[in-house]
Amino acid sequence: MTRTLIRDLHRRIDETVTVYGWINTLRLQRRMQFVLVRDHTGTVQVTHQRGGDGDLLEAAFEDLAIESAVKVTGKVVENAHVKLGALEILPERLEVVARAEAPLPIDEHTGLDQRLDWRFLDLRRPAQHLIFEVLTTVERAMRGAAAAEGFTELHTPKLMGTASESGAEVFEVGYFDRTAYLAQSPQFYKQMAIAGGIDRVFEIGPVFRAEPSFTSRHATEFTGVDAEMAWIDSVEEVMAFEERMLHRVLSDVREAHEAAILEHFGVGITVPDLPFPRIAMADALARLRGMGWDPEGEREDLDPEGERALSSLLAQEAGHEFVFVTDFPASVRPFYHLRPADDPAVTESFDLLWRGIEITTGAQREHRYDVLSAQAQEKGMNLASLAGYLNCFRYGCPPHGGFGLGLNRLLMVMLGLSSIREATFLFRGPNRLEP
Ligand code: AMO
Repeated sequence: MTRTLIRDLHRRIDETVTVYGWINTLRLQRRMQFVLVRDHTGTVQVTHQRGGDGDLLEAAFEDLAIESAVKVTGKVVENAHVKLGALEILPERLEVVARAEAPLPIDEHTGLDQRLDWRFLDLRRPAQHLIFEVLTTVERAMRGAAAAEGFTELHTPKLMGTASESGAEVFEVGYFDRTAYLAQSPQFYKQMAIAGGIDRVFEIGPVFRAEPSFTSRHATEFTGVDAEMAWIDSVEEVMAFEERMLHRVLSDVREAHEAAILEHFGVGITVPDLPFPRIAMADALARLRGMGWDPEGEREDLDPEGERALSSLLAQEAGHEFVFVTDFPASVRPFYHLRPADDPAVTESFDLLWRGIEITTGAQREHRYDVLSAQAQEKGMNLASLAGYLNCFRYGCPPHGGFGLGLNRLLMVMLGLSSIREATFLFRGPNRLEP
């Protein structure tokens, strides 16, 4: 018995085939039994006319439970009255491979939290598959864009002996007779690769954040896309690479999934014009304050409301869904961001907002050992525990810069999902370590 995928049935009219899938819908009428069988490529109607006493198929269909895994063998026939592809299968054999219990623990009205408890069942819905098909296309496009521009893909360790970057927001794990930490970013390692002479570094990998945040865009474990480029003249080169990468991502997604995304999520895919608009943080703050945001004038950077307001402003003015916010004050940026010689109060850094949500942070890095050590000290970092990182800058490290992008956030914004929980295979948050 060989398997025929449901999407290929139109090429098998009048042939006997076997489809493997799940019982999607049962409509057991007085004369007819209609069963919809679904696989990962589509859904087909199986139509059986009741034969009365001794009809084994009739009895088998009568006994079916929704979501049972089945193999159905039968003849494919054209039928213009059937909405699903104008064809149906007239069954000759039904094998229940694994029966589903009834009732099912979730249905289309179940709330997100309970759906996540039963994520494997939730994933059987075609819209959920689409999320991960799109994600596959996104990752492939990102890798393609990076490879085309000479990036080397690395996998940096996620277990670390000292906490990365700030020390805040890191998970501790027992490591034999000592404590290890889960990497909150590949930041130090991608810079180490630059110091090691790898000209451009790229990584897609897990990122861990011990943030007790319950918002729709925070997870305690997510997938990060990190890039780092050596010998840059300015942070502008980093932003320009990210734009080209996202252009390719959206072109590829539009080509492969535009119709399906519109059908399942009701959103279109726009390939953005290059370059994306850029606005310096000081200008963004001034403009937003002019519109009544942050009336006390206390903030040095944007809060989520400010990010949304800025994005709508740029959408109106520039007709663009993306905006780079640049020149963040040094006070709100990590110690390793480069500060321009003529204005050490700011950094050569950026965030990228897409439809009001931050999807990326990036910067040119400080590559001079003395300045970097001074900046770390100024931020109250422990220089001794940073020694392994700081050593990378003692033996000729070129100027460099890069960015970190949250892949699940990108997917959430792209598909207009209400929460990052839906843009993650198995979400991890402060209250969720299962399934
Ligand atoms: P940052 O901390 O801003 O920068 O993280 C980079 C991007 O990761 C995503 N992100 C998150 N996604 C889901 N849940 C979270 N809790 C979460 N936190 C962050 C966001 C964010 O823009 N080392 C720097 C990057 C760099 O400079 O190269 C960093 O980690 O999309």
